[in-house]
Amino acid sequence: MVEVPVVRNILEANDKVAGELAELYAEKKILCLNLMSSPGSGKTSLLEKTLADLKDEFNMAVIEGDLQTDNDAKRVAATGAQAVQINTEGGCHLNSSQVKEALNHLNLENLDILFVENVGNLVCPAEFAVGEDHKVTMLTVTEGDDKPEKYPLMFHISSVMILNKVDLLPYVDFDLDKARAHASKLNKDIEVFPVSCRTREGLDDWYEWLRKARAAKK
Ligand SMILES: Nc1nc2c(ncn2[C@@H]2O[C@H](COP(=O)(O)OP(=O)(O)OP(=O)(O)O)[C@@H](O)[C@H]2O)c(=O)[nH]1
Ligand SMILES: [Mg+2]
Repeated sequence: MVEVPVVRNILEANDKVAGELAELYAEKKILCLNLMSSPGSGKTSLLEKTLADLKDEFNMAVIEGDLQTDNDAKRVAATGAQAVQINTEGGCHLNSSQVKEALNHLNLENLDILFVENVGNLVCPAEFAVGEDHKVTMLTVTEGDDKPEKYPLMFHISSVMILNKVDLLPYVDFDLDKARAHASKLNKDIEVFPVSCRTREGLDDWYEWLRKARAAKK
């Protein structure tokens, strides 16, 4: 009987390629961040602000993951940053092989920061590493303060929780301290940044974290 190698599971195969990507980022000194949230939390809005505000400080690129359309890649490319769109055609997360393929469309020389905007989903993206240095999870005040408790893995493995849309706090029943406490219980080191991509409140704290994370990569 012919023996054939069997990859034990999909995650094992994904982790192998993610490891290669992490090595590539280490070699090229690129900080890679995997940005995750439910659909419509404001991931692309945060990237639009970050890319525009820090364009003189860092050379940045974005890999966008969506089921369909290149809407988000067009939005971030309008800031002048390099952008590639992956369409997963129904897939609920990005995997490391898709990101590896997308890298062929980016110039990695002198790149400081690579953002991967994952498919909007609070579940599956948490399972699939893409070689990132940090996972950044966004939660919004319209989603309810119990979401870290209900979707624990995402918050457990993220370095940062961005709490977006704080401009809407007067209109919703969202307890910021409760959300923060739930997230910190899952991950005592998680950094929490309440922000509004609409009013720009809190964005400077996020930028400061980004500068430190970038400096640590050099
Ligand atoms: N009020 C308010 N609206 C916001 C804020 N940030 C984003 N939005 C709005 O939220 C909606 C979704 O924003 P996107 O940036 O497309 O969200 P996303 O997470 O990239 O969405 P997907 O990629 O589809 O998952 C848009 O209408 C934004 O204008 C904010 O801080 N406050
Ligand atoms: Mg988006």
